[in-house]
Amino acid sequence: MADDKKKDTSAAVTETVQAEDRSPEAAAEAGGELDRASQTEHKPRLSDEERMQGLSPDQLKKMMYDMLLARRLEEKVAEAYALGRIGGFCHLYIGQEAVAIGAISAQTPDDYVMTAYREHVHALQCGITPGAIMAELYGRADGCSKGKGGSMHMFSAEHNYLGGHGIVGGQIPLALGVAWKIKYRKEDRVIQVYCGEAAVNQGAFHESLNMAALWKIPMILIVENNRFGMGTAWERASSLYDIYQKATAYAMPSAVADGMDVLDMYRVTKEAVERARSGGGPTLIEARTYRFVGHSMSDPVSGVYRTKEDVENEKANDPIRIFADLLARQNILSQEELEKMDEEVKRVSEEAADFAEKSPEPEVSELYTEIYAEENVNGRLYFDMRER
Ligand SMILES: Cc1ncc(C[n+]2csc(CCOP(=O)(O)OP(=O)(O)O)c2C)c(N)n1
Ligand SMILES: [Mg+2]
Repeated sequence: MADDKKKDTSAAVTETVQAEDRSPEAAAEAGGELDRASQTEHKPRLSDEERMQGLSPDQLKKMMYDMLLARRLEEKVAEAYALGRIGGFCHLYIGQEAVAIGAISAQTPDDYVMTAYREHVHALQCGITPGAIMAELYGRADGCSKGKGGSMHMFSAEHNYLGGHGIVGGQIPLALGVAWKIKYRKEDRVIQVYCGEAAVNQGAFHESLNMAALWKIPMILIVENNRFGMGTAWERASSLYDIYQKATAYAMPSAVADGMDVLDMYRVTKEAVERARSGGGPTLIEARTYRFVGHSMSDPVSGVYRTKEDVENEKANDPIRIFADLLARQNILSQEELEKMDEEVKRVSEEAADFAEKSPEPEVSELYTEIYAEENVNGRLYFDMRER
């Protein structure tokens, strides 16, 4: 046992990339401000061929389609929100699409996904239809949570999509439980759980990392580091800049991925999924990304915590453009084909909104359903006593 642990620790250390000190103090000592371009300094220098990892043209085109659909569907959401068709909290993923799309493409539909409230694209990538997502946003009966969850609480057991969680970091220990269940029942599955970088200094994050590594359970924890927790810059909130380094305290392998590059997300996550599936335990992935929109629909695009120029500069790294350029260079998808694809996803997004408009409001009788377990689940009794 002791030997076994020793071996694991050294594996974790060798697999962890060593980084420079990126703290504001180190930057100040070097005579400058913290260089925000450092977010992508870990970008691997790979050839186009290496980046494509043997994926077929059809697989690559499907990824492009998914990226475009995510973008256009959320633009439609923003429009519907502005028109008052959607209400409540609503957080868009525009700019961050490569993270969930690359990572979820690296596992199978049998595997689980759980995330926070910035979740529309994760739900979509798990196979929930654009119509069911849009109807959920509209609060309609045909939504994937029957219109009772809204933007932050989408769910589909059928698609192994386990939400949609509004409590920052709350999903991490829940995913730990799912990963433990997978191991206990000897299932051939893994779970990907996502959180924002602002969740990682919470106790629940650390307790979950420790237990996941101790129990060697098949959990891949992906931190979507978009640099801000609402309006608080990461470097103002954390003593440690490189999030992936937190894994070393728990003898867990970790990696940085370029969250603006769908193929880098795929590459890094695939390795983690393979490790988890073969009994090698969890991995922490730090995905460096950026959101091109406000924290939520009620926030301005830039606000006082970043400038309009910051946002415009970051758009040079638009994950859709980066991927489109590669596919054009490799003669896989021409500009013309890309535009055709774009027309197609715009049409799908329009149809999703029409579907939501036509979907009925949930029945009042639905108000008390799906709140408590309604049957004997694993020995636990039905405990909603209202009807008894
Ligand atoms: C436990 C808890 N504390 C505070 C909040 C309020 N809150 C909502 S979003 C958010 C910022 C989270 O930022 P991050 O985890 O980086 O995710 P991002 O929004 O950037 O995707 C906060 C503090 C909350 N929902 N839950
Ligand atoms: Mg964040």
